[in-house]
Amino acid sequence: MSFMQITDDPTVRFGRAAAGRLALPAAPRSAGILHLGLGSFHRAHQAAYTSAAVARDGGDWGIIGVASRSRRIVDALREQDLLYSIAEISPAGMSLSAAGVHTDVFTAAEEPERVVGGIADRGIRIVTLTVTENGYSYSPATGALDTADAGVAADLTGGVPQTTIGQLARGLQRRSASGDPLTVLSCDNLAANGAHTERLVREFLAALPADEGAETLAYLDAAVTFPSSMVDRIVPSTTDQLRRDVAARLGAWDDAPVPAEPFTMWAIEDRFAAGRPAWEAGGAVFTDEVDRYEQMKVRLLNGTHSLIAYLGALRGQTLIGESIAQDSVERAARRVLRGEYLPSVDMPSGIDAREYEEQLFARWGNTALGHRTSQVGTDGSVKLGQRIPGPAALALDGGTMPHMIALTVAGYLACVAPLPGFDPGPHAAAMTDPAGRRLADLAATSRDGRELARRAIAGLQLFGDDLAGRTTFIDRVGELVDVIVGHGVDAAIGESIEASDASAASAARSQSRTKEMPR
Ligand code: CS2
Repeated sequence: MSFMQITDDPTVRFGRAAAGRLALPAAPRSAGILHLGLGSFHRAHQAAYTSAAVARDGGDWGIIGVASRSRRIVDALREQDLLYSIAEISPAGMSLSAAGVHTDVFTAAEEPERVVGGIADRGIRIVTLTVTENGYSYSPATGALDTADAGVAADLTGGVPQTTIGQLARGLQRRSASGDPLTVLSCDNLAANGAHTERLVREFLAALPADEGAETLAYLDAAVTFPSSMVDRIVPSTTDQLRRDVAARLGAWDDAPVPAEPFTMWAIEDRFAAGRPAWEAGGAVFTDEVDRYEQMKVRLLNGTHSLIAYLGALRGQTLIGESIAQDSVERAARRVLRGEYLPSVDMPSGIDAREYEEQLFARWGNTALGHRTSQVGTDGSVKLGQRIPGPAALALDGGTMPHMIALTVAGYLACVAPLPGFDPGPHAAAMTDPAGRRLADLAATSRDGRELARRAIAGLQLFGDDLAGRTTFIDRVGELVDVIVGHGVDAAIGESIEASDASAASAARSQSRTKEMPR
């Protein structure tokens, strides 16, 4: 086998004829999967598992990848035979492998009809989704389909759908004519993501005028499954620096490399209506404990990740790895994980909480990965809505204030809804959020953190209707916003840890009193 010369000359383009130093995967014969959301996460996670499955067992499991709007990845992949490299980055260095399991890629914005047609196509047996928490068009307050959303409302009136839920519902409606079975598999960080997706699709169909959705609902009952899955791999955004580093190592220019940590995990409920790839070949776990895996991951990993992101951004740290290296942030992270998230989680069988925690801290400490605080802090209103309400409510119902979760929310508000005169710094400014505009308007007319927290969490019901009624929690969030603004983020961390120590001690005292009481 002859290797190409090492070059970072972008005119030598990575592809089947210029693989540089990488062994190429065999091209899949045809597509069995339609995937919505052609971002980096999909390409470093599900596509890698599918590649491993096809390499081991063959099968017609190529993927048609649909990007929502941006042509960036679609153009890049088309120019390089739908191949790309995965750059696994650890503190020890970078290792590259080639991935290529897509049979076609396009954008939904340009070819929306093709999305509906693809879902109805009988060759397609699984529709997978990575559209982020923000892509499901549900109301954070109630969890139900947000029919007031302009996109959903337009999709309900007919025409070619633009929202993911509209696309799924219309695609299923068309597919119901043949009755061919189908699996819809959400790969986003939502609790019970399968049931959640199914509920939204059903609500969409039920909201169609004149019983138009009734037949499709019956088809769903008979032939469509929505298994849940827990997905895990830290995947930062691709940078130009990564493209140059990859080119230097690869010996050809890959315009769409994906950076990823070495760790990867996928736990899936095995309810597939029309077959599936042997994803076990890539290490996926098929289990009936997916709910536990999801809870563990969304709370321990993602919940703590949010705290590390907001506190780090406010302290001026660009990267998650830099943030967690600060003593104060590490203490806060350990405290929220162990003291406030873990009690709300039933760990899956065979996973030890302490080992999982240590593994998480090592993963977050992988500074070479370049994972930015602003990336994790983005879309906080929808992400936190998945991560905090359950654990916060559980602690409050047990009579304990979850001070570190309150600090997470205070950090979030300080970053995306800064009170007048407060500058949260450049990393906070780089965070975007679907509720950002509304929150910034509230902040501009709020006297202090307490007023802001009340208007956001109770008024807007930012994290659902349960937390909206929990005044002591909301006031605690507001107080911590004021500490951040008045005395800095480290003061708020110190105060939260002290308060959480004090409430842990008083809980222990009252527990021992209960034990001593004569029966
Ligand atoms: C992160 C996740 O951006 C975020 O909110 O918490 O993207 C996280 O990196 C992944 O879920 C890890 O699997």
